[in-house]
Amino acid sequence: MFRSLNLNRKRDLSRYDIDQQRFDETGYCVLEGFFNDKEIDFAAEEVRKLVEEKHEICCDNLKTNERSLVSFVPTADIQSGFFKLNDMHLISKTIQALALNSDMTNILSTLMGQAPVCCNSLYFERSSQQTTHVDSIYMTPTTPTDLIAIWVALEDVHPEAGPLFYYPGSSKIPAYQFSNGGRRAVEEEMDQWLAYRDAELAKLGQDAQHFMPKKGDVFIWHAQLFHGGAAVSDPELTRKSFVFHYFSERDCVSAGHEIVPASGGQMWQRGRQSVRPNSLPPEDAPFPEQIYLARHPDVAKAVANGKMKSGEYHYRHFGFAEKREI
Ligand SMILES: O=C(O)CCC(=O)C(=O)O
Ligand SMILES: [Fe+2]
Repeated sequence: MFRSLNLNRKRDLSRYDIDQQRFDETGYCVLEGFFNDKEIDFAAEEVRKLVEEKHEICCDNLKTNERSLVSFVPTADIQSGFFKLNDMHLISKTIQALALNSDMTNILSTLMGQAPVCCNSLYFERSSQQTTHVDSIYMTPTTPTDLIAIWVALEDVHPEAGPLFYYPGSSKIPAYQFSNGGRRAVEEEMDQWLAYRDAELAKLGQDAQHFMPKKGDVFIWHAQLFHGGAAVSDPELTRKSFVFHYFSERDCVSAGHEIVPASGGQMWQRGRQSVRPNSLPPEDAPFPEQIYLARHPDVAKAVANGKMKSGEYHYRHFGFAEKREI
């Protein structure tokens, strides 16, 4: 079922300046032309197929924030492109190969100073238009420095497509402490966080830079780099990209995460994230029966002893109204 591509071609890494100290200071590192057209086209084609074949992919609508499965989303909404597809690397060897290219994982080891473990993937068709943030408030590593991310351009990015932007040197801004004593965001405290962000960035006095990549270029960033997705000024333009985040092996081990070797690196093996759509799935959409039964043992029991026709029947008649997760 998985297609494969020989990714063992030698890459000329000597042209990249991989320096941990500089990375810590600036908070980012650009690798021009890291992936070749074939590697990128292969991944882009894989995304198209996974969506078309209605695989179970957790999909966030970037306009409404609704989290659903891509197969539940009307085709017109998918075509509008304001969505984010989560964790396709968990179901696709091709996407894993992009995330865990061995040259890339070596570079990430050098920059993070720790062995990286891919912990999520995000596919964007267009800019997230996400406000300036640091990733560590949403994906909080146990060891503060043990998070690194890469942004892979699947096409040349046009300035009006809402490029990724970032503040050089902002990784040096001391992390904000939430009332939980750590860096993980507390919803009710986000106003204070935003005020802290703005005051610190004003002190830094750096203008935002925009990453204007060519297809195959990669932007690597630090857990504490302030960045975001610029506003889209031409909605006709796509800005296809993959983002991969990595925790460290030591943090994953201490958290008891299941780590598996894959392609040229390691990934955190976990199940698909749950979704709670705002409306009932279309009648013709494939229903994730196995996952639903696994998430709801009471339903599984009722189905097993013949009191309920199926998980899907339960969801459509009761589970949706009960706001159960799929
Ligand atoms: O590409 C974007 O629009 C923003 C991506 C981002 O901030 C992230 O994935 O952490
Ligand atoms: Fe981010």
